[in-house]
Amino acid sequence: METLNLSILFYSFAIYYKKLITLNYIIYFIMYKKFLDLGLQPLANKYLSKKDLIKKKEHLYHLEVGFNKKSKLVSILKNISAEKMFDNKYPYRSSMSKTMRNSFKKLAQKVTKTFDPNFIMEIGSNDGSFIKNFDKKKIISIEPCKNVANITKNMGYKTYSNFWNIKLAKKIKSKVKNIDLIYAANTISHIKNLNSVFKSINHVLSDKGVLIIEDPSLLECFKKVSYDQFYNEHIYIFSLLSMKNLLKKYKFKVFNIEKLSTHGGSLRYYIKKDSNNKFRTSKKVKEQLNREMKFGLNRFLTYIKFSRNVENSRKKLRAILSKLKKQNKKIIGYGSTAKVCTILTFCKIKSDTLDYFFDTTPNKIGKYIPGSHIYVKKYSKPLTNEADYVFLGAWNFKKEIFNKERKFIKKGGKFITHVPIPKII
Ligand code: JHZ
Ligand code: SAH
Repeated sequence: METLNLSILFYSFAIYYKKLITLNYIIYFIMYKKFLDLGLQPLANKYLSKKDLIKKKEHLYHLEVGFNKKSKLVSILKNISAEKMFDNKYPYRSSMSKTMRNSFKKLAQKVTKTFDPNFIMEIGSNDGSFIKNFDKKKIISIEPCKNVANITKNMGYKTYSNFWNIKLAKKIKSKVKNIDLIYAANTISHIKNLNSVFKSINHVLSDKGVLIIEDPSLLECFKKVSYDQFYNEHIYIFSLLSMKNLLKKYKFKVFNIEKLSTHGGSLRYYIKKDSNNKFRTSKKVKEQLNREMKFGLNRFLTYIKFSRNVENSRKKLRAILSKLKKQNKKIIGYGSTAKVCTILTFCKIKSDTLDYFFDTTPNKIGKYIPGSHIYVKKYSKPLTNEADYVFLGAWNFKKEIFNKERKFIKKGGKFITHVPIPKII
């Protein structure tokens, strides 16, 4: 009898939970107007072992993107649990590129000089590329992936291996009172519940403190037709327009911005509490808003045009690759990014086209890219004659990679990119 009751309880919960998910989906469909359909996509950082391939154990999720006309926020429509994406096997490491290491170092020097913070907190610290530039006594970090958090813990930095939320904010506030600088790069765009994000930040940030958020820019994404910025981890792609609307609700204000070339074009937002009169608003804020309005980020038609550009981009890339394959050319990939997962799956590019990908990330090497199942090989030395053509998965690090591979290029080695239009370079 007891077992029966338990079963009924279990099934009722399952039905209720499923309904909740469906309800969430419907609400999203009402709030967001869909403009892009990237088909069924796996989780971009769930690399597969040979065993996984044999077991055919891979979940696919419908990747659709929508625009909220009121808030101007762009979001993917499907809700995937954070625990599934950010677990204890998360492979991404910020420190794999010199460009990012330099960018974090430069920012660390800048904030020290400009704001002279008493205490700093980083949300989404990954392998510590930013925090390592500070004294261990002056900074704490938050990193939910236990395997990654262990890296900074072992470096001696106080790291909370949790998701950022109000419970954690309260715990931190009870221990540290003077946090006057909070930094979150490529992280806030990954957190579904923005209400919780900003309420929790408000709780710990001192009244005269500064919040710095850095994420890919929607304007740059649209200009470059870099539709690979959309994958399941990137729940939102912000514009200044949407960021401004969002912050208003929590009595925060953007007082400065920086346009960055990192990650294919990002925006760094300098944010303060409304009540803080210490900082004047830079004219760069208005200039960026004007650029976004002029481009039409406030109009749905722009989104429809982007979606057409994406379709053309897919056709062009497929045409280039298929022409080269007909000529029996050997093509490999370079930089097994989360972004490239979207491209490969959406364009149906598999290992009969790209033999393998070179990458430097230990946890990706020897595994297979989600969706396309292309093998990832360890990159150990600059290219010589491994292939006739190299598809640039990490196109956002083109400068760094071209510098590293200058001998290959000099000898006539060719790269292929899809950004801003698919072409051989
Ligand atoms: P990279 C990830 O995206 C996921 P990805 C995440 N969602 C996000 O927002 C950004 O990071 C921040 C390799 N590489 O940085 C290393 C070489 O092999 O563009 C990486 O695997 N050789 C959190 O994955 C990949 O390329 C090189 O010389 O799109 C770069 O990944 C260089 C420079 C990189 O992020
Ligand atoms: N800031 C680094 C890392 C970006 S990767 C950089 O710019 O290179 C995004 C990181 O955010 C991952 O390490 C991930 O584990 C973390 N993250 C994801 N969701 C989070 C959440 N809810 N709270 C805090 N960190 C989160």
